[in-house]
Amino acid sequence: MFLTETKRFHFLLLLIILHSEVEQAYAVWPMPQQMSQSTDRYPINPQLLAFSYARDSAAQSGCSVLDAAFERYFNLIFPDFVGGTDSIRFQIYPIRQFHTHPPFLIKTGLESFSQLVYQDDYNLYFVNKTEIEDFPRFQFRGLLLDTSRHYLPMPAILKTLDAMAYSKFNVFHWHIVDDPSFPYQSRNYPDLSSKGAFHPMTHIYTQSDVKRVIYHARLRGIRVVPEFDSPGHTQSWGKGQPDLLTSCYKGKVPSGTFGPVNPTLSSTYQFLNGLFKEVTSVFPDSYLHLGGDEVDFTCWRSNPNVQAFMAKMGFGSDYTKLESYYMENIVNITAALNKTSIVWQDVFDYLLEIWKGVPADYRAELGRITLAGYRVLLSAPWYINHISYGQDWRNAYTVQPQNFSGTEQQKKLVIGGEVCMWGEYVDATNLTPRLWPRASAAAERLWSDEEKTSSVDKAFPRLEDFRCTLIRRGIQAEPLFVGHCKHEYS
Ligand code: CP6
Repeated sequence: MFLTETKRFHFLLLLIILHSEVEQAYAVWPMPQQMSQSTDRYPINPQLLAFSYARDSAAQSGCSVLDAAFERYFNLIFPDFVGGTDSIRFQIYPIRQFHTHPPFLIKTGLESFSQLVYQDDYNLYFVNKTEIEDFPRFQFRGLLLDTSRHYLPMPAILKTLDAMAYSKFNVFHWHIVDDPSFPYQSRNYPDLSSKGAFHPMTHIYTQSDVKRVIYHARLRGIRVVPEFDSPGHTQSWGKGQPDLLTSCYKGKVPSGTFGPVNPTLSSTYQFLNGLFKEVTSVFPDSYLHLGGDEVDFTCWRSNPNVQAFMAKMGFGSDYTKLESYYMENIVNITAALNKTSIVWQDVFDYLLEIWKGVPADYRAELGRITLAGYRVLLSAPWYINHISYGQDWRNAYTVQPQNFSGTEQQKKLVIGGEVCMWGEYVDATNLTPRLWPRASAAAERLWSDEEKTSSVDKAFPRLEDFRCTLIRRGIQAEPLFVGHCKHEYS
């Protein structure tokens, strides 16, 4: 009798827990394509929760990417769980089978699931009954870091990759070198970093650093697209590679200063072929960003050898023809290495990235470029190194990448976009709060359905919530406005 009573009590308690209702809806950022949530909540016992492979999934046990993701997400979902991590939890006792999904969906599912789990006042874990169907609106959701204006130490890059995965970014655009420094340590051309980096030992990315970044990104479903920007933005290259840059003239004599890469010499293309051959073997991604932006013609104009080359080629005095000649050569080198080139919009060809024209002109550019049939990435409205007082994330949020005049076919050529964090005023001290959660506003624009995310005011409380999730995960994301998070210290 006593036992029966006890049993009933337990049973009732179980019922109470299973059928308790909560008013609050639990948000997922970026907003899924389809999501229906009930107020029924279910307790989750960290000791019993298991992730497992569906029997008919394309990925099967032993898939190291998923096994690592299970482990990571377990720790993200239960940050205060102290029970050791035994493999039983991940492999042997599947409580809940996921249905047939390709592995990338299971991974994004893990992120969404992790955001739905919450704790009550007694620190018990719950999840509400939720159905989600999800896929990204754009295939290319990038974030650019600039490691030339300031060197970013490895932990800052790895941590940014972690936070990117939380917002479902899938491309790390590594603007690795530029005028101020050349931190990439090349196997074939070691002088580039030994002479061109801020410091030859401490401010470089070694081959193993690069491998580590690529590996860390791959485990999080992020591809790494390196940018070796030329022929402009190459001052640092000249220190370790004599005769690469154009010698500028003052009247009839060299002035001692250097301009863009010298496009007239065959040695230039031999060097670039060697460098890109190495780079494309180190970075496995199918894209290589070739830059091509902001080429100043003053130095080319001043140099008599360049003038002679212009005449020989029949370019007249049109230096954009010389620029195009250069870009065509390096795009061909890249194509011969079986890679697809990305260039900034200044070069009218190939896959273009729109960086100019804020606030409205980028629409005209999108129309112009897609009309010519080129694929395009949008970054102009997402230069989040720019800051202003107040809630500037709202500007990033209200961007509509396909809102330009053009046909449906033209709009399909917008394959995504990028948030850019140029490094003139950013190093490891302020990178994280400047990126997050402002970059997450663009992430939702790139992931979610346009109609379902048309209200920036409705997004506000969800983004506040997500910012608290980032804080809980150890990402020092800045506040959007007045308020507090349940867990403020990590
Ligand atoms: N560096 C390189 C930069 C910029 C570009 N390329 C840049 C230009 C204007 C603004 C921000 C960044 N710092 N290599 C242009 C793509 Cl406002």
